[in-house]
Amino acid sequence: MAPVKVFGPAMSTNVARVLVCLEEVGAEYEVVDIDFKAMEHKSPEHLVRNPFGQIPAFQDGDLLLFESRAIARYVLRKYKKNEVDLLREGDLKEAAMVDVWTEVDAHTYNPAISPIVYECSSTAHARLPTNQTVVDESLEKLKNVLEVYEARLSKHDYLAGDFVSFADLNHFPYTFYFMATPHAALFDSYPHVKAWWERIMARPAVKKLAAQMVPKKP
Ligand SMILES: N[C@@H](CCC(=O)N[C@@H](CS)C(=O)NCC(=O)O)C(=O)O
Repeated sequence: MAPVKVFGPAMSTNVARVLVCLEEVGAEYEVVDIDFKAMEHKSPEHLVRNPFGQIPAFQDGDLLLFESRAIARYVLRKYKKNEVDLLREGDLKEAAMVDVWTEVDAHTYNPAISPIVYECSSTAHARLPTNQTVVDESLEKLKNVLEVYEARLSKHDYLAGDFVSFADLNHFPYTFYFMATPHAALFDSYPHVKAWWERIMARPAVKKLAAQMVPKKP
């Protein structure tokens, strides 16, 4: 059977979210690069895959998907094994907790951390100087979020409970790049969050992806 295809480079945060799930379940896949400089993401071929002209896009036979979280859920459902059950859909309450913390990542954690990553990245520097106001405001937001995470992770090893899940993995791409910014030491003030992050980084699937992602150094 032909492997599934992921369109977009591994170094993109939203692409990495999909790839780390494919690695976790041990699925075969092919990464098809999309050349942003050549505006390939806005080409008619790519707009068929993703009508918003964004990456990632995904193909499994005649199925075309976009939106990284939806793609990742498809992957986790399709290749679910007893030893790799990252959505916990066999248990209503556990699945609900996975959903809660997946939403927290999308709507609370990401909006706080992503502007810092963006402002401190070398690609942003090539275009514009760092907007320190944005960084400072985002750091304040991130501290408030990390306080909640610290309380949660002092009671459980992972966000949804005492089991690793899709909710934890969702945090990997932006946190990985955040750790390459001058603000990485912020996590030292939250020991349970730091230990959780180290547990995520120790996963073979995460290590493999991390090696392919070029940190956006300040
Ligand atoms: N919500 C989308 C966001 C996708 C997204 O923002 N992709 C960026 C790269 S990480 C992109 O393609 N940007 C180019 C553009 O918007 O024109 C997802 O999770 O897949």
